[in-house]
Amino acid sequence: EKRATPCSSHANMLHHRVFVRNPHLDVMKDDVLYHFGLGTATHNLPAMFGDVKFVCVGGSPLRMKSFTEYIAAEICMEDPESEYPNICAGMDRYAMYKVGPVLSVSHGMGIPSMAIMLHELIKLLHHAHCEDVTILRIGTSGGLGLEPGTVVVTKKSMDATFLPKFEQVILGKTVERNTDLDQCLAEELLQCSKELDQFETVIGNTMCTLDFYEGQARLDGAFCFYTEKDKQDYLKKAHTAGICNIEMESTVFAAMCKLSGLRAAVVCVTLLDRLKGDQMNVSHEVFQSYQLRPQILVGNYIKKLLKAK
Ligand code: R2B
Ligand code: URA
Repeated sequence: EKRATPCSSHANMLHHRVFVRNPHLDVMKDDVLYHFGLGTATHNLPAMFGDVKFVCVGGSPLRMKSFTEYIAAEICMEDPESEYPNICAGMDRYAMYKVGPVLSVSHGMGIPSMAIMLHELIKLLHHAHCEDVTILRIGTSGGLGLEPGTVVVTKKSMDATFLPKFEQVILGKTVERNTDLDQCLAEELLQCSKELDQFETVIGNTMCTLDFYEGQARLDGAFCFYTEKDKQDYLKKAHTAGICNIEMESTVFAAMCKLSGLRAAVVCVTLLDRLKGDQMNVSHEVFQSYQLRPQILVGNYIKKLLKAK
């Protein structure tokens, strides 16, 4: 069973399961989701997670906790008595929180950390028999030619050579995977941001790199064996390829969500304009307010969809 188009409106979604593609799972008695500290034998996953419709992922555990508190108030599901416990408290790799149909999970920094989290998250949603799930990455990024604080909704996620693909070595061979994201979802998010009218939001390509410093052409890492001009040439080439922002997880996120039939989007705020600098020197207050923007947009989007139900 495969989704017909890469573009699906939430309203039209009907009983789309989250699928795994691994025959070995069928013959396993028990499945341990090791880094979450959860498992099919130890936890009733359908009871715990069966009602999940939205999954929000972001790098930092603290941000995902504060997002949960924010979303609880937004969708009026906050219980003043209740704290939101970290569901993965037994393991200190990832943090996970749930309020109503919204699950928030942290993914750490970089492709490998995101990939490990997504393997376990996709299995969790599958074991829990979740249907019609939308997943959103809310994150930070470096912008290209954008005013800092601009929010970018990713059109295509590209690698560091400006190609829309994710490469992984499996059994010693390089396997290439498609990084298509749901174009309807991206448009719906842009529309939602227009209605909100609180900050600039654009749709554009996002480059995903393997490193924050040399991998993103910074001049301020511990090592740098290229010139300022080399850096500018590379970033300008990226800009010409339609790249609006740079971060470190979107290719593997897009590829794995596509393989499992999840409707996915990447929403990142730009913290600085990389054509103008490398160092992160905005004040703490400004940084905090920028960080909130993807949360506000995604929170509003979720609220709108839940109301429409
Ligand atoms: C954005 O910010 C982090 C690096 O500072 C990384 O996880 C990313 O994609
Ligand atoms: N995250 C990145 O990966 N790069 C930046 O420049 C800022 C945030």
